[in-house]
Amino acid sequence: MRLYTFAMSHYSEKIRWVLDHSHLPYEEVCMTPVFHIRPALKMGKRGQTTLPILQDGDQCVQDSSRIVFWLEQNKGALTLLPQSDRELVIKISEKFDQMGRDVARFLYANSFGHSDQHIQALWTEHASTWQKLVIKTAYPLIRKGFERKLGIHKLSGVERARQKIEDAVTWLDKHVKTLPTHEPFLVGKQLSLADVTAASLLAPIACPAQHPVYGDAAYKLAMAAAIEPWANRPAMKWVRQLYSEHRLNAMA
Ligand SMILES: N[C@@H](CCC(=O)N[C@@H](CS)C(=O)NCC(=O)O)C(=O)O
Repeated sequence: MRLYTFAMSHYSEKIRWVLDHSHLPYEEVCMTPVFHIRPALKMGKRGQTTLPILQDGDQCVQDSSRIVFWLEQNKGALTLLPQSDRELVIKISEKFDQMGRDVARFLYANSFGHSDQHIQALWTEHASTWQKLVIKTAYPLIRKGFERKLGIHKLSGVERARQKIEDAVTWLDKHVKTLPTHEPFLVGKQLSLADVTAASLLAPIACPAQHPVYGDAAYKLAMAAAIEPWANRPAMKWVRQLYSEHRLNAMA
């Protein structure tokens, strides 16, 4: 299987984690923003440009939740989706899926204008020489397009995103406080899609050391002021614990 991602995409990270944890082998193809649009439209065939997209032979599946259900149907049962608690696991996953766009909104809003060098470096990490040149030259235009697409060209859009993240973090704070340290799972006694979705989608704020993009010191420095209000909340400590205890194991 081939997984088309952006290295920095938290929805892509969710699927990397699902595949790693399920011991399903795949090759990751990291794409460059803007240059992903045509291939994504062509592969996804849904009029959508989002990544991740999973390709298996001549089949392509776009959207992280659709990928998880496709894997379950085509590659066998997933321990991350236990039959006994399936409904609850999916409900919690959906809650964090919905907040994922707000995390992107908030972080871009707080980095455009003062961490542009860092954004450009992240966007071009897997780009060819000419793609790098295009991104560098057209950056102001691309940035404007992103701001409009994410609805962060207005302050009200940024504030709405911040509030949605705050609501999700408050919900998670309350739940993780009741969990035993040795079994920090949102549902049942084993890691489920609920944990993977919540932790992956909050990783850009929690900055777990094991994350290849969000654990990086330069990223943390660039985002320090924006993420500081949440940095030491129980929810963020839980994300970092899950990464240190369950993400590395999955990759082993
Ligand atoms: N519902 C989608 C959301 C994925 C998503 O928003 N991906 C972002 C990156 S984190 C993306 O591809 N943005 C570029 C675009 O929309 O063209 C999923 O779960 O896969």
